[in-house]
Amino acid sequence: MTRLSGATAPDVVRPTTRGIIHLGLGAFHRAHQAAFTHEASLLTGDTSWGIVGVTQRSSRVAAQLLPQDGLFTLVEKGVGVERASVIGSIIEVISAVEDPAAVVESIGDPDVRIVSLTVTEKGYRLDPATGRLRLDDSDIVADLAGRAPRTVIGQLVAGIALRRKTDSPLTVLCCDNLPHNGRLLANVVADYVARGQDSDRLGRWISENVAFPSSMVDRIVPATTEEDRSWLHEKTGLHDEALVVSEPFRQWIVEDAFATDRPAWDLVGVQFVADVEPWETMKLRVLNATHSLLAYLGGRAGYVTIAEAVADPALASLSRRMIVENISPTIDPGLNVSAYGEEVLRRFANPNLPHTTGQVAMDGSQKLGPRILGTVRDARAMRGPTIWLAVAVAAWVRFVIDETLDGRVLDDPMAGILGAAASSPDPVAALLGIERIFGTDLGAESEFGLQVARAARLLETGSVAETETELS
Ligand code: CS2
Repeated sequence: MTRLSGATAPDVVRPTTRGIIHLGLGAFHRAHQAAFTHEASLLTGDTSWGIVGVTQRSSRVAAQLLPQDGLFTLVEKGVGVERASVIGSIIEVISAVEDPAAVVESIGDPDVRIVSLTVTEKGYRLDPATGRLRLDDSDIVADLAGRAPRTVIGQLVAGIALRRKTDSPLTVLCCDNLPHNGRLLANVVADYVARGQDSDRLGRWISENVAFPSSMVDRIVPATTEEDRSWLHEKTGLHDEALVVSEPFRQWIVEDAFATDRPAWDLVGVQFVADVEPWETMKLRVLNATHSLLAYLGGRAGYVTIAEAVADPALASLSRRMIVENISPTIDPGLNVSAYGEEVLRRFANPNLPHTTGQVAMDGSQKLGPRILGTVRDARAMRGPTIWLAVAVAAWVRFVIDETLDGRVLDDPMAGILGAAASSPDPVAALLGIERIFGTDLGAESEFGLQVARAARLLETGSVAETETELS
């Protein structure tokens, strides 16, 4: 079988030098930032924006990409759309598991001007209630004690400390689904620096030389399957272990606040704006919140994919009511939330992109805050309705309880705590009592907590349609 590589795809344009270190070399990065960067190089002929991709949690992606010289195919599949292109922007791959020191050295390399990140919500070791670094996290404690850093924050700070020696500014570009993601990352970096060596001087150097622009990223990219690989092989005769499949839609809105230069992303559809907040809020609160609602309700109803879940009229109806009645009032009145919501539901319905409910259901403890609970807090401050948001949280609660009762361990960094709560005599109250998720204001005894408990009771015995009728 012929494998995709530099030898079998010699015409693909490749950068020659490192410009970007990307932490979190998952499918999303490859289908999003790596594709934009590839297209920008194609257009301008600038060869200085090679990406060094760092795999954070396992060496699997490194093992897929290394024999392919970093090349991979991006397949876009939509209704009536099917195109494949080979992306050449990743020129080196490092496994942080095997070589944490190499990650730090690369971030320190003065040729590099941007460090971008897609390490998912849990990668930031955040305390969701305060938005600051969890200083009791055992990996953070171990990194601060001086080992070759294993956490993303530890790697970033150690790399930045090296850059200070050559006085090389840096742009750190967070591309994860978190509100004010640039500011949030700047804060956790500051928290880490404050506990480390030479904290005053390093902190000052960072505030003068490192920028943390916020960005909103959007593209649906399911995990690649063996069927995808066989499909590509049949089409092209090439075997590609690192292939990624995405929807045609893509969006990247970036705060125009860099400390360095950047690829010509603006020429290939990236929008640079003074303030990302309105975009980011709408995307997280509408797209990601509805995704989670469909993942939990759909998973419980036995739907394997998000497309199947959104095709169920009861689930689609609930999604629309959550968007229009509860979320929309919390969003900038200048934005057309209903139209955006309809477009999102159409994207979810893409039948050619089997995105599983199981994948979106992962890491719920990290996702509820950024996607749903911020909206609840804003809605409550405005005395607006929150009932459908309560159903979304109740769907997660039921999902956690069902999974636990069925003897499955959740795919969630708080799996132990969630499993214990779900096995307690009053699992709904125990789950809502987890302050690291719900804070002290949205717990079991709060007005919102009571709404969640009611919805959870209705969902336990009734259908989604019955729950909606009962709560209307
Ligand atoms: C999804 C996101 O897995 C999830 O939780 O909601 O990855 C979603 O597909 C992207 O944010 C779309 O841009």
